[in-house]
Amino acid sequence: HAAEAQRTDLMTITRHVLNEQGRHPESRGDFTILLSHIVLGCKFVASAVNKAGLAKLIGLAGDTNVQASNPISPRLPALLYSTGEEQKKLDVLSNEVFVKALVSSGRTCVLVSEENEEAIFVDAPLRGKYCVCFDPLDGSSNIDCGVSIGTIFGIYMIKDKDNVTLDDVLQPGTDMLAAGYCMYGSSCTLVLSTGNGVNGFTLDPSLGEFILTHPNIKIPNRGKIYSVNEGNAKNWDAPTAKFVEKCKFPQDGSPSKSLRYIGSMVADVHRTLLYGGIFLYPADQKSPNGKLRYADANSELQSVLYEVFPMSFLMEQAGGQAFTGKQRALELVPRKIHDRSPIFLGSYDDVEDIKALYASES
Ligand code: AHM
Ligand code: MG
Repeated sequence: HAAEAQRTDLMTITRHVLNEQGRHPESRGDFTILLSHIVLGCKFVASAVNKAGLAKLIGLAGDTNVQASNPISPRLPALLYSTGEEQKKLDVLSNEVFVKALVSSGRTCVLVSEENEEAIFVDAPLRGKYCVCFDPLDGSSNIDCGVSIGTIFGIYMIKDKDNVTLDDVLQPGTDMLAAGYCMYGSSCTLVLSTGNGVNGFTLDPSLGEFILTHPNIKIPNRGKIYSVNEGNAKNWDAPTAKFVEKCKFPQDGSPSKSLRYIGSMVADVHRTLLYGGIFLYPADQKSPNGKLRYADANSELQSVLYEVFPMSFLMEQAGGQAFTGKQRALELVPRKIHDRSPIFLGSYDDVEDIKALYASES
């Protein structure tokens, strides 16, 4: 069987991006170089999550400092990673690896990380034309129990080479050049869009290479799954409450939807992309009736720059939609780098339903 024969023509992520760039004769390979540095960060996290260097893992036993840092239960220890003289939590260590990889690529000028309060401006000798917004390790509540977590990133181009400012990242999501995520799950999968569809690559650990396994991903127009933290239901607004009620008790004869919620945006969005359905992180009535365009930084909502925009970009590129409850998510214009927003994203028709509920309310 031809299908069973060992594949010998491997489409690595680098080869794929170089092929795509071949369509732009003016390109000089800068994006390929930038991406290879992002891929390095992803491989580092993949290896750490798999506990490949188990001897460098410490903090499994009952040190009191360690116990205090567990996000869910103070009685449980958090995993710490030894970097020689220091001990660090995996999200902090991952952030350092990504920042250093991005700076040393020589292709970035501004970095926004969920782990850094301020944006990082790259010094002149290493400065390049790309701005990267990222969450190095999202889903922190899932790290210590071995549930899927991920890295999310969005890439912009600098506006004016000689004058780099925060405005280079405070752009609407429609200006994004590329976006992606890497999921550290039962396999390690990197999903990428450079604005020409969505492709998924799986890390072959024996080769250390991401191989194209999910070419041209398209999300089904409608799905059978909804994904939301229902524990927050008491704070939902009326359209969200009505939508979830209809998922459970459909009035039109359609079957009820299944609920799946991991609590790692990357894993929940990845499943939504492949199987269809909708992921919701809805508005919260604690932020005055959802009238405020942006919730304050302490809110639980998803971050615009490194969660909402990259995931919305991928959804649209795969034929789905992303909506904030008020507008197309990619048309938001962030005012601050850590701004947050509600988000509804997934299958085209499922997002149409929530849009209709918001429209009928106003
Ligand atoms: P984190 O940045 O602390 O890791 O939290 C972000 C995560 C998202 O991945 C996920 O979608 C969401 O928080 C889950 O939130 P909740 O636990 O409120 O349902
Ligand atoms: Mg996060």
